[in-house]
Amino acid sequence: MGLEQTWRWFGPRDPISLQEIRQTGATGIVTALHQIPAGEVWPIGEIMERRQLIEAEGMTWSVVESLPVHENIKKRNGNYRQRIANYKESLRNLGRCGVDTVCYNFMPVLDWTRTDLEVQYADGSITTRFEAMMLAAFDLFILKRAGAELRYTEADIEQALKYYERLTGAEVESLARTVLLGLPGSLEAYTLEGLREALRQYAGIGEEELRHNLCAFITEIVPAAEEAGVFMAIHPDDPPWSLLGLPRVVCNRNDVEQILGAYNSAANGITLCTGSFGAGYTNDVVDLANRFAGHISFIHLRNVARTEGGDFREEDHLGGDVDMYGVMKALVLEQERRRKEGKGAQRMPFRPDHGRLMLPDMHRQGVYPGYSLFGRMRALAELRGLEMGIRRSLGL
Ligand code: DNO
Repeated sequence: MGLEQTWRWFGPRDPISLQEIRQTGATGIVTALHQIPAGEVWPIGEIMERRQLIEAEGMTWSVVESLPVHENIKKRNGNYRQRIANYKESLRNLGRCGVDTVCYNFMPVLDWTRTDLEVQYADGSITTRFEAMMLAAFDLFILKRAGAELRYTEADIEQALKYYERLTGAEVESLARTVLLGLPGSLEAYTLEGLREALRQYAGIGEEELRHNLCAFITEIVPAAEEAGVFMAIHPDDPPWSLLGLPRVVCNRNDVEQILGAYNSAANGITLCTGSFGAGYTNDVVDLANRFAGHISFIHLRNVARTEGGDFREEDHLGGDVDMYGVMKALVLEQERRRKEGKGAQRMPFRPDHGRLMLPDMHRQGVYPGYSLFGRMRALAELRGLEMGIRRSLGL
């Protein structure tokens, strides 16, 4: 038995078809009912319909990514109790339909964030990056967030200003669009004013409050997940640090320890996202993989080249600063441990997370940044080869 090879599919509107995905060798599909607004119940009928679509192409619905958490739950205000009740109902419905792994995140307002979606490699293929200075320029001079200057050093502000002053009007627009529009999986595309308003709503919520709200949410939903036979897998924050003054609390080893400690259950697990954790300069992803192995319910494999100053660029899956060999070895050993114990989730679904945009996909309409066919197929091929080599060398 190997790790389960999966692929994120955004549903019937994804420009990449299930037939194409099947030919990559992936056997599991990672998807969500993106048509249902955050905070609403996922009805059994729609879950089954999606499941049947996938099974008709000879694959399985392996993981939900994501069952989104409504902002009121993160803030614990407004109708958050109803939203939590809805969340539990969705978990029960998923369990009834045999979909047993659910990825979610607890990032306020923004999901994954980059400052440049079109960074070219020498061969012309395209990747994404995040540059702290560019986000500072957006924050200070485009968004003009009240109090933003208090968050940066004078040197940072000066550098951001110099950079901003050199931008053309079109470049300013493109930076704003990149941050505001949100990336696949994000729930909202903001206007500048909409983003300011969303940020204002978090004015009184610091790291401690958000952590408290997350732990409260976990103690409320994990028992329901347990009963439904569903494994919850929280996704780390991308990047794993505060953005635009918003707190982020799923960033490092300490955060994961607190999350797992909030409710002790096999259903309270994590998504090991090597790219999100890997962007944090002090995060040792191999250590995280070994330390939390027993709680890993879902895996995103991806690589980054990172700097101490909080910049990173997405890299080839076997390149970059994350030791993919070390991570894969930890995963293979963990799966073997689960197999020997004869309990626990042995599937261990992973997906090649993001990939370069390569020539054959450049002619395709509507490919989301990071979610190309060829780039991810290349990544999946590399990762399955790595896994096989490790297995053989361990005599497994
Ligand atoms: C980016 C993705 C994220 C992820 C969510 C999980 O490519 O990894 O959008 O789906 O944060 O809830």
